[in-house]
Amino acid sequence: MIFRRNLICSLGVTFLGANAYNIIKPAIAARPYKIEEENICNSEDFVINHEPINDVTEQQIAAVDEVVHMLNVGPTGSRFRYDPMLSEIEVGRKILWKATTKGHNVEFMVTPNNIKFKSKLHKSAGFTFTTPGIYTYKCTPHVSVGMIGVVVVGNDLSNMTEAFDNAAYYGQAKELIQDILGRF
Ligand SMILES: [Cu+2]
Repeated sequence: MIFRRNLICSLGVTFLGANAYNIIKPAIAARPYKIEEENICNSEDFVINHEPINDVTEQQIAAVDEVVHMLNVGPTGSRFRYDPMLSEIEVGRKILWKATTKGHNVEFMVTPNNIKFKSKLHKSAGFTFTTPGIYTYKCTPHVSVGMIGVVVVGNDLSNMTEAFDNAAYYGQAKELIQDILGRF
């Protein structure tokens, strides 16, 4: 997946670099969708950036119920991980995903009532969980290499079937989500 993506990126760069932009420009202009920042093809996605980010205060950290660190290297040495990957919290509690370096965010995948949340890249983010159930989430640029997490709110496993297997999961993300949810 990484190889294929990088290959596509390289080809794209070469193509544009060869002054072929005017040829493909009409095709680009005709695209009906907006290109989001994280979908722009660039080689930075899988480059580890160690520039530290300290965008939350000790007081802000103290005010939340759980802190999940967004890491370039996880506790067991895997690249791009949340720590912890599983959070079990009561209804009404708040999680802070703490940025430690650039490159990461949080985007919900399967949630109760299809609740949506997507944070900005490179920044810490908080969310208060007022609806019980299972929430699966990803780092938008790093889902394919397994940067995923699970939140179980209020011990409610009623959306387990949907959360366990979903079309949005693939690669290491699917394997890791099913490993976490298989413990319940
Ligand atoms: Cu990430």
